[in-house]
Amino acid sequence: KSQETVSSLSGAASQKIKVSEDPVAGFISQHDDDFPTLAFPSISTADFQFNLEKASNIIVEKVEEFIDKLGNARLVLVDLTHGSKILSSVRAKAGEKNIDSKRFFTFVGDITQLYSKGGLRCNVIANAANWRLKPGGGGVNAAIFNAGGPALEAATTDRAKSLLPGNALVVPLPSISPLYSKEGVTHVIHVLGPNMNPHRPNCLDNDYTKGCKVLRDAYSSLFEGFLSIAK
Ligand code: AR6
Repeated sequence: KSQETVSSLSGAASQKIKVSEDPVAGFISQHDDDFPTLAFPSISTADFQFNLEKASNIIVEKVEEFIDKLGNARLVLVDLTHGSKILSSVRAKAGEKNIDSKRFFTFVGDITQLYSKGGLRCNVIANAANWRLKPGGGGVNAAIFNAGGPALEAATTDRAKSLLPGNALVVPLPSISPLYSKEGVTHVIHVLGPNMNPHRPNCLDNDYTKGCKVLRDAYSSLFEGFLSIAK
């Protein structure tokens, strides 16, 4: 049984805090939806053409590595469609490893509309960025820069002009950004993954020894960036 109670914050950031009465514990506990939550897309597996099987192994491996450091925080892998191969592969592998499904789960939806369209509160979202940290280029990068508006672009440029493969950049979102006011996103973490697409910069030419290392580094940087905010 869950009820909405206090509205403690003011202005655009105002969010109702949900509490649920836990009949077993017998006290009022915080609702799951108020825990720090990182929504992230599968880095490198669409435009950058990274092998899905290898990517899903790395996602599960990295989630497993970080999950005990999360406390109450949650990780959510997001993709646009129910037919998403990366979501089903990761779900199956996470299930085999008995990863706690309250702290890590998959979700179908547009990462820029998780709260307004999907009812899922995620205070942090990750972007599969390009090395120039610029809008456009299609995919999730175009969607996030569109939704974040000029405020996201300015806040990003303030922090860095470029990113190396395997690295992540945490950008606090100004409250004037629609992503903040409509979706409750307080931070965007840009991540640059390995590229296997010959038509994009820094193509690794199918070198999966290097590619897997870079993808592992990318998820480590992403999850460490999230932990630095969540704590
Ligand atoms: N919401 C959730 N997931 C999405 C969305 C969305 N709005 N859009 C795409 N995905 P991609 P990459 C999923 O291609 O492979 C850009 O041009 C998608 O189905 O966005 O790392 C950048 O500028 C897939 O599972 O990223 C870079 O140059 C995942 O997000 C380049 O693409 C990543 O797909 C990066 O390529």
